[in-house]
Amino acid sequence: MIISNEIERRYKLSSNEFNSNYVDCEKPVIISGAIKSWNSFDKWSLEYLKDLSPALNIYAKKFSNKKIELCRLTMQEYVNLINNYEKNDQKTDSPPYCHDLPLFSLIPSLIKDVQPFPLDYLPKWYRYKWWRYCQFFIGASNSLTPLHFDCLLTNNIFFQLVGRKQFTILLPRDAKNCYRKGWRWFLVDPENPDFNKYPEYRNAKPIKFIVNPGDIVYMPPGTLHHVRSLDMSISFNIDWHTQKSSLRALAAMTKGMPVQNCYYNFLLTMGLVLKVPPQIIFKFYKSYLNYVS
Ligand SMILES: O=C(O)CCC(=O)C(=O)O
Ligand SMILES: [Fe+2]
Repeated sequence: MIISNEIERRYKLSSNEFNSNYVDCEKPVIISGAIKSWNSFDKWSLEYLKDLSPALNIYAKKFSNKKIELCRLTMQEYVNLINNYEKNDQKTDSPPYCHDLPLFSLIPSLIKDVQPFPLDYLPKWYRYKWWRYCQFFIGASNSLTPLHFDCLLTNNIFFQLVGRKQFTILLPRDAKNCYRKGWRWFLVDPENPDFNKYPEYRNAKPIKFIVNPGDIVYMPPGTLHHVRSLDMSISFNIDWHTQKSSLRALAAMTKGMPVQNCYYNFLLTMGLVLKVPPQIIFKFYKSYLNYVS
């Protein structure tokens, strides 16, 4: 099989085509400019968030080799921190990265600013209060999310609102070439791979692309991704299972998936496969949205 080192770029995608050509085939895709037509697309900025909710308590993460450190601060403090960093020519001491923030639940008035939302891309089970499953990424230029896969082995639809990001992704078959650490993180640095230390990475097929404001990215379950912000940036994603991916993720219980993750996958399978309504499941699932792993 020939493996391309490019991601497919589409400009419009019906939900049928999205599901049959990408989700069912587990193939990543970018839908370029797809959300530029949102009513309030141009309204999104850090100042907008700060003005809406200056005193909102948020948390940001510092990723180091050994651990993830959490910093707590208000939206106003955080936006000021980023603005000061961007103003300063010497880009030292980069601010922490606000990562996995359930912002629609914290500021519900923002939901109207992502309309018309492509709800038909998602399984019906997720459509009831879909915004509860969204997680935001807000940060300065140069912010980094190191190489990992999403810990429940979910599908991921990623929305880029402000700024550009450089993605490097690898298909799940390349996990063996990237030197895994724990359940979901990898030691190889795709921006500057050390082939002496990690020789198997020579066999990997990284796919690099820039995500622009207005783009949607789809990543199938188990896709490794390393994400570098090129600008000050606002994005959000939604992690979601199909029946097939939820059952496969449950089976990963035997492959080292942490117990807490198995619990969340069990809940999602109850919803998607056994049709337990989201109104019941969400109460138990909710803590996933603050789960650092
Ligand atoms: O945008 C980022 O920095 C990370 C995105 C990510 O890891 C995700 O969407 O799962
Ligand atoms: Fe991720």
